[in-house]
Amino acid sequence: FEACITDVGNSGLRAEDLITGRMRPACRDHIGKIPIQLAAYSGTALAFRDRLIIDWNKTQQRQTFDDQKRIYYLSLEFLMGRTLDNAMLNVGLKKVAKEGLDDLGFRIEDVINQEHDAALGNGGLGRLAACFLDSLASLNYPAWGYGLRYRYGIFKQDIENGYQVEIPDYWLDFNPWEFARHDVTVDVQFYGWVNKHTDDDGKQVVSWQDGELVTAVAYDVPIPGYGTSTVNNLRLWSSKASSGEFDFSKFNSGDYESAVADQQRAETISAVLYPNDNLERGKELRLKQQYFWCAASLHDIVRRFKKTQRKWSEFPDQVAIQLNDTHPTLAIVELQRILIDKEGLEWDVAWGIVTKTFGYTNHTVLPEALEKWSVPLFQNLLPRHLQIIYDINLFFLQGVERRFPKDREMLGRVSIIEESQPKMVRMAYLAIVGSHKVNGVAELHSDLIKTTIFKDFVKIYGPDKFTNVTNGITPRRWLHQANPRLSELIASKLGGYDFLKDLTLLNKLEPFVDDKDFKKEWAEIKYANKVRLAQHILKTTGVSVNPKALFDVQVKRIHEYKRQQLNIFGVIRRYLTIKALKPEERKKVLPRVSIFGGKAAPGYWMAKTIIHLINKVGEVVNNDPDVGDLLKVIFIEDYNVSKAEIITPASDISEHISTAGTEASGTSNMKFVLNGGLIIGTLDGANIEITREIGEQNVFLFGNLSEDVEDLRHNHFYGESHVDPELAKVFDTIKAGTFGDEGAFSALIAAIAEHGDYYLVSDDFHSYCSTQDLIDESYKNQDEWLSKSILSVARMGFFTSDRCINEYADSIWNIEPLQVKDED
Ligand code: 26V
Repeated sequence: FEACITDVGNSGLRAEDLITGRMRPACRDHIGKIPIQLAAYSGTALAFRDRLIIDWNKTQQRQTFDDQKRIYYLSLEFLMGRTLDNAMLNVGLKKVAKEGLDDLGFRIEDVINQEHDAALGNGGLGRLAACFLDSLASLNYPAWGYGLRYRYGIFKQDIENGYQVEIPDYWLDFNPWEFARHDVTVDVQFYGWVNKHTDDDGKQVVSWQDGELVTAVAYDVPIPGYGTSTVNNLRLWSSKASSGEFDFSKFNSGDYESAVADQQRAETISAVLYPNDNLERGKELRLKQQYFWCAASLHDIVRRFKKTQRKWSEFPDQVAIQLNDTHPTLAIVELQRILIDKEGLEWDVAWGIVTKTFGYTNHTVLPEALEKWSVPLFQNLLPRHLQIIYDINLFFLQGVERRFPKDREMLGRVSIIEESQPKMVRMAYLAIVGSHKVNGVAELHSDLIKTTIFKDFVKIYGPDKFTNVTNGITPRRWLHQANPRLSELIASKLGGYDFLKDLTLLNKLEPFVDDKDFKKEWAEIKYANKVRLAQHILKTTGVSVNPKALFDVQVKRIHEYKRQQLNIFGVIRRYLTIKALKPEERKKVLPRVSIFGGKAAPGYWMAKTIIHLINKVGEVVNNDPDVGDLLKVIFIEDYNVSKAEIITPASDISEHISTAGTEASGTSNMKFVLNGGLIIGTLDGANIEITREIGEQNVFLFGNLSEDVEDLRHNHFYGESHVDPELAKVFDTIKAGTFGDEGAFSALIAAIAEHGDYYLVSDDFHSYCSTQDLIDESYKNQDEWLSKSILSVARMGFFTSDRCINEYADSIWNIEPLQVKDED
């Protein structure tokens, strides 16, 4: 750290000054002009950045020199959150920085809080990618991430009059963690037409001509590992007009408007992250984003491979590419195009290389999230790619026909081209056909994809192509960083912080479950975390909550399948129960704070209605003198990674209550349990494996099972009216206008009472409420509750993303770690 003496352009502060407490006179002048905390942040960030650059260079040199197989993780989303704290932790000099900042009169927490979240993702899928990068570097795997450098990340959420309002998230004002690589660019082509002709040797030559070019500029972000000198690279592409800022010929000839329009059209490609998750809209700009990013990344990977002068057949021994959902599926087509059109390989040889290179991870079974692109759109934007897709499909279907000559309908079902009006390209099928492995993200999910959406493909390829890698989370951010006191307590018992590198060591905590002092400390830490969250709630909402109450948290994207509506209906029932009690009976009620947070996709009206209802219920309940501290309902605005770091350690109970079979995995369930919170959940996603690991007695499970969901849905339409009587009372209360204009919520109620209740809210309501009652009872026995909490944490070792990455490395990528320095 001492060695990182960096001039801080903006502030005039130097890292050296931060450490020693000295300040240059010029620096003092400057300090008055910019916020002092921000100056301290800049200084600290740039000092650590310098430190990272040294190891980053060494890592890249070593990886190039060693020339072993690398993994490229292609994801349209990387939900990184803040970097400084993580960088300090990974470099291992946080204590030094804290002392340096202390000397200057800064609190390190305030400095850390200056940083804007890098929020280039919607939710679970993007955060998983960020956890994976952390694990890849921490385990010394030679790995690169490839993504898009959106100018605007996920929108910032304001709540106005109980409604969600979206504000653009311009996050690039001061971002010390990226390096513009103006020397690394790729020209990406769109539109145009395909020219096929035969050359002098009688060989058919295909070229894609004309159209427009957009330039991809690389921005590199260092990804340090924990406790190692490995610093991997995340390369994000930014779009700009290909002839520089303007087309100067147009500009000089006076055609200003068109020159500016060209530039803007190009820059629009990487301008904004699509804020839908689990909903596909088929917009051309999204397809442009996907191709732009895939083409630039593939070009980069191929360029690097060609420098090694190896034979093409060795490509899959050098390169593994993992597709994070279907968003990068065009990379498959692009590699095939490069190999046959540009490098002149035979189709079959090229296709063998392609399929050995790619792996595809599926993250959802929801039909509305499965990507399909219209053939006319494709034809116009990527004419050559469409031809190649047709050829891939032809050869694939020929193979299917040979193997299943009697099953004519199979061909239509598995065709990459859906014969609809217009025809559509089914991206998941293309991803399966072009990859050697397909995986789901939790056991139930991986089983479901094999028996439902991809059933035919299991018949075609056999079961070995389909596998499971249960998701995980990085304990560095989600335990050590978010909950430093708990991490410290664990370290004190385990004799150090090795558990952050091998999370299974947590099982050594089990014997402490009967240790009174340990339990007391455990409880104190939870309480302190709740106090911290209560302060945040007071500051941001003006509502004062009692940290002694049971904190019940549901924070995640708002979606009908995640069933925040089930939660808020349960809260209304609780409110009605309290209201019906006599004052002396109320004394027996366990106080509870119901905390919600999450964003709704801007066009998802039902999700926005759920947010509105939560806020309206909060307004009524929080101001009802009959209720007082017994129930508070809080909606935390603008839920994001750094808020998750405050919220996660502060829960007593968190809710993971999706309709069984709909949540692929969930990862916040893992974060909460790792922080000593218990969970209420359905038998869905990773909840099932969490239960298996930590024991059924430590989880509050409820609700119907995934195998029964289909029959129940069928019954809703053909059976009797089904609304649960307790839920009907809740609906009556809403309809009576208790929470304001009842019309605002009529569609939410109708979806359940009249339109088939697709997500089984009513079917699960009774079971949900009794389980909540059981939670009240259990919480009253604090000693037992604490035992459950400790045992759960002790048994969470499996859910580290390190385990997950090792599984991918062994069973899909076939890559080995590479130490950068021998002493690691
Ligand atoms: C789909 C689309 C469709 C087009 C518009 C933008 C967009 C953005 C994201 C998605 C994919 C949604 C799938 C997804 O996020 N799945 C989540 O993945 C998590 C990590 O595996 C998992 O824990 C969650 O259960 C799962 O919902």
